Amino acid sequence: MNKSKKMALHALFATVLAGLFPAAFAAESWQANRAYQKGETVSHDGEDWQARWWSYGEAPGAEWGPWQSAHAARRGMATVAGGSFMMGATIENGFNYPNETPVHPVTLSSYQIGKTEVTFADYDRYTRATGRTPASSLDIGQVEMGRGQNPVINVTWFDAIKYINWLNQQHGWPRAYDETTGALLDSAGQPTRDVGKVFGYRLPTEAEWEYAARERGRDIVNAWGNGSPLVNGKPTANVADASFMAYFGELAAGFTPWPDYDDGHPRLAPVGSYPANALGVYDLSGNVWEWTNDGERTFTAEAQHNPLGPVDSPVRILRGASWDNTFDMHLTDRAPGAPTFSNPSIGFRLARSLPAGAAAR
Ligand SMILES: [Ca+2]
Ligand SMILES: [Ca+2]
Repeated sequence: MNKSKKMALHALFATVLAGLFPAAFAAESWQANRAYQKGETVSHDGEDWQARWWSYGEAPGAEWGPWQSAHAARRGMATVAGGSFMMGATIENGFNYPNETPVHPVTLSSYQIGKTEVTFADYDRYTRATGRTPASSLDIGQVEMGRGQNPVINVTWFDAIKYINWLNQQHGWPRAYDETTGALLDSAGQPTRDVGKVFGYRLPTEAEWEYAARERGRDIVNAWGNGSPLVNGKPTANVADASFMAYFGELAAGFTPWPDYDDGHPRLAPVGSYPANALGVYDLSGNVWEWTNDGERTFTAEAQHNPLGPVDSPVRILRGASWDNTFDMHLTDRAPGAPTFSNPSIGFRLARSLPAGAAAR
């Protein structure tokens, strides 16, 4: 219901924007016949690479070669120590929806969550390896946004779980999902309601997502805190800003961006472009909406332990808002989307339970 309101802008743009803008400008590509000094950056195969040492004729991509991914340091998983928090709209910010309450105590086991959203480079590796159709990188006006380190978009919830199953297979790990029912699977391949029994990567539960985004339960409206994303004079998130208004021009007339804010990215930003939160996790507010594992759970005041939404729900919950959202965005917003739905503002990130007995550090 609130989803359709948020998607209305997309429909408007999609009808009027097609073909009005040139394709995104690509960074300088790696060349086989040019020497590179340590520290130089090039693009190659949809990714940005930085030279570790002097090189000539050695293509980026080899694990121990002269090139390292320019984004490598910001990738990987952050470990979140479990604990208890009050889940839901603990702060009334004037934009809350009825499904964000009642707030209720939730206790979570320790887990890991992706520091960044899954990128096009990540997802393109999967579609190339499996011969599947690549995800589209076209924006709401059907204009190219660029791939590489941008978050993957235009992926359904089912696309996300199929990618995750493939990724687990690459690690020699069991599948996390039944790709027909959407149920989580334990390490023996049986459906489970206990995320601790899922061995490999999976989507974060809605509670895990919110706990990480609120820095283990802080009362904050967005990942950067309360109020404007301009913190100490620096942009902290990719949202609908002055650059968005400039890019879309008259087509955005009547739309109100974050006031007095310019994050420099009118559409997608490469993952990790803004400061991480206290847990080392990037882009929890903005850039792209993120699929969580969960169907829509009706909140009650009852305490919950590692809660999961219903598998037979007609929707999956999206969190975090995106590059085309503005001052009504908030971390406790639970946007429902059909698991077969996709659009240019929806992506996802990974999560993983810690092995039983492992201590969070
Ligand atoms: Ca922006
Ligand atoms: Ca996000």
